[in-house]
Amino acid sequence: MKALEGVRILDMTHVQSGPTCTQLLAWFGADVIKVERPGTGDPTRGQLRDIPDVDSLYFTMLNHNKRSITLNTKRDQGKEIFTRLIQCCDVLVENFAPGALDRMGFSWERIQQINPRIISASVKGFGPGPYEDSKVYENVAQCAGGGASTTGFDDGPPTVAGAQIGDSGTGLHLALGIVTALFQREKTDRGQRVECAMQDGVLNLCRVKLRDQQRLAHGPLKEYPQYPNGTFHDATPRAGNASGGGQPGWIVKCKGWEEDPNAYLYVIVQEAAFKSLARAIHREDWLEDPEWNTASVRLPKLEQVFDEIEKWTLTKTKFEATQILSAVDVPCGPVLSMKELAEDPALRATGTVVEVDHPTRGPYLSVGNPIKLSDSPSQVKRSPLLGEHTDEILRDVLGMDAAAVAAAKSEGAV
Ligand code: CAO
Repeated sequence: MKALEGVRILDMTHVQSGPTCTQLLAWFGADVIKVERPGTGDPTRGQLRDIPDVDSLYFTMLNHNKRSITLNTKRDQGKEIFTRLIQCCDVLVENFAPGALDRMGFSWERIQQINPRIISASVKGFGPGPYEDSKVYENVAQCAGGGASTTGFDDGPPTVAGAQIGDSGTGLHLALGIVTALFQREKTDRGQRVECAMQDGVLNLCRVKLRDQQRLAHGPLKEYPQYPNGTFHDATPRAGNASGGGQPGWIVKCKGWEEDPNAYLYVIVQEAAFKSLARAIHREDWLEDPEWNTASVRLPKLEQVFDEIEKWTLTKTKFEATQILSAVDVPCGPVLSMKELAEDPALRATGTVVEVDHPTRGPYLSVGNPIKLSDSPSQVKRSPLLGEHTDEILRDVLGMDAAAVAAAKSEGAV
């Protein structure tokens, strides 16, 4: 049995944030019915295509384990079918532009009328306020949520991260909101609304930067590279590769960095492991030297500490350095490229990286479910073709006969 078996999701999501959420729910066993506009479907099916006329990796990697029904919710019969789907689903998830669902005729009040037990979950760019009507994509959210102003180097512009904290991050938040609402419904028998704004999701992930904003009022942020010689202004600055926690960290070059852009190691100078680190990099002299042997005397000279570490890492590959330092409990890890991650046998063994077969594109790699449940293991199944399950859903879920299906088709509703 799967954890969410018996839960039916009406998936009105597109692009990345919403699909991330419903894909997770599908991996946990929910029956996810993806509603797509006839003809085009989710716009990502055709975006960033690597093979002509084949669903893009953008789409296939975000829509595993779902069923697809085409439905034009602006046609009369389309609205009728949509209403019946709301009646027999537990959760509706959408991430349309603000107001789009209302314009289709399905406000929250109307949805509740149709099915008081339904949980209606939405992603929007912003919550109520001056920007609430804005359309938003990933990088806008990273900028508006505090990610960009705190990422990058002090002398460079605000920078967005490769990790999709605005889209996939908000999808994760939404999934938690949905299962929490399902849990509450067990006791109240009532549905509720679940809303996640991408700005809020990014800010939540930037929590430590708001912490630092308040610490700034009490003096310089000593773990930031601006200390002691740089300048602090009135907002949390960009910290380069500093660790952001209580233990100093930085990225150092390793053997081969001249040719390999990812020949780097992240290393943390944790107080508890300092002796082991000093010995490993052949700087035992630090241990007896009052200029180096405590965290407080090293703090203003962190750049020199990392320079010394780098002299040693330059003689080792990032994997050799990781092995040596990890063995003596120094927290560290190699900078891994996407190529290395794709080929990593350990990630393949756990199903975090999976190979999936697809009828029109053939085999491709995807990221599997990163959340492992011992009693509900996830099996990654390929994404559906556009409308692949339309007839099956109309017949088995809604009980429509062949004549009714044919009538809906002739109206262009499905
Ligand atoms: N049948 C009929 N109409 C449909 C339909 C269907 N099955 N599915 C979608 N539509 C319609 C919508 O109702 C909407 O029509 P109106 O403009 O008349 O209301 C129209 O298609 C376009 O929807 P949209 O405005 O959501 O799409 P967009 O491409 O213009 O904007 C996006 C995309 C992502 C910017 C916007 O949806 C948005 O801001 N979403 C919320 C935030 C979000 O999730 N962003 C992250 C996306 S991932 O990077």
